[in-house]
Amino acid sequence: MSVVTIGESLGLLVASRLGRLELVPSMDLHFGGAESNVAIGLARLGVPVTWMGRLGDDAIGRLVERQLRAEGVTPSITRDAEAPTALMLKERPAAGASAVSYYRAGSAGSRLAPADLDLEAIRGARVLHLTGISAALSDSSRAALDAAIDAARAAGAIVSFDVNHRSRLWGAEQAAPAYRAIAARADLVFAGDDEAELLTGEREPQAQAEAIAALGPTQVVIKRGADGAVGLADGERVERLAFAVDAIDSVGAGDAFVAGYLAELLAGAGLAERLRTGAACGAIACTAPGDWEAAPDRAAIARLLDGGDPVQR
Ligand code: ADP
Ligand code: KDG
Repeated sequence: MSVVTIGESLGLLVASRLGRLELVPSMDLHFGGAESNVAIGLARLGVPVTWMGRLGDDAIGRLVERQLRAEGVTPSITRDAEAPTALMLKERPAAGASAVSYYRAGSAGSRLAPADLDLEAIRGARVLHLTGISAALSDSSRAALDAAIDAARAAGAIVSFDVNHRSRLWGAEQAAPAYRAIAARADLVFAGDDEAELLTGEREPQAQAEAIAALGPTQVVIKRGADGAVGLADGERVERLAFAVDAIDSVGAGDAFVAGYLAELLAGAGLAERLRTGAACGAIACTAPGDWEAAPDRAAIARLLDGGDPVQR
């Protein structure tokens, strides 16, 4: 019961202190990438997972590969000697605020192409997980995403799609129809409430979930940050409240949520349990800095659940 994720991972430089970036004396080196965040979240939950992508033949690319291996993720990497691994800078202008800038145009990851895919691994997976970021990066990356979906569908794998709209990469007018086309070929769609509005024009989470399901997927999850999540699967609807935690960094919460949801889906759990574990993973991911560092293992989830399950409806 394995998962394949495909996407771009980037070096992540985080300002070591609050303030304007041009006045910050140093930055800490990490890495990020929505799909590799999900992969690490799954590996921590004991799910066999492969991350597929293209990295530069450089130190950041080697850092990404080392960390993925250290986390138990199987990397399927194409090395690109002609382009660097992308970078992302995170500044912290004030307490609780952060702003990201990308240095990724022409990067190795954005040059992902169908020929880079290990189609056998995709055909052998139970779930293929993709995000809208790969659709935004380049035509060849979009073609790779389409080829991966074709292979997974032909093999009967579950296609999971997290919209993950990044307005710094493309505009809403171009992005919305592309997301709708991918959602129509997915079995499971995750969207933030703003992203769901972009796809459907609806504002209310239940209506958003139904409008996305009408495109084709049998499962839809609307992620609503500290307001929790709404799930719709084969006509069943569940509303899930968030767990109350002291959130200090919510970046990566959605990826941890997806990992928790997918792990329970693979374990055969029902919708309420999938959402509960997703919500626990998302909440715990907010309790420490980093895009994936705070993603929980099963023991951490059990500790949160033992501490009291807040109201469910
Ligand atoms: P994304 O990172 O994709 O924007 P969200 O911010 O909606 O996703 O977070 C995903 C899930 O993580 C939410 O549905 C919720 O269950 C959990 N979560 C997010 N933020 C918080 C928070 N501040 N407190 C508790 N849980 C949270
Ligand atoms: O979901 C977190 C990701 O957004 C982050 O790790 C970096 O993939 C990333 C992106 O493109 O913003």
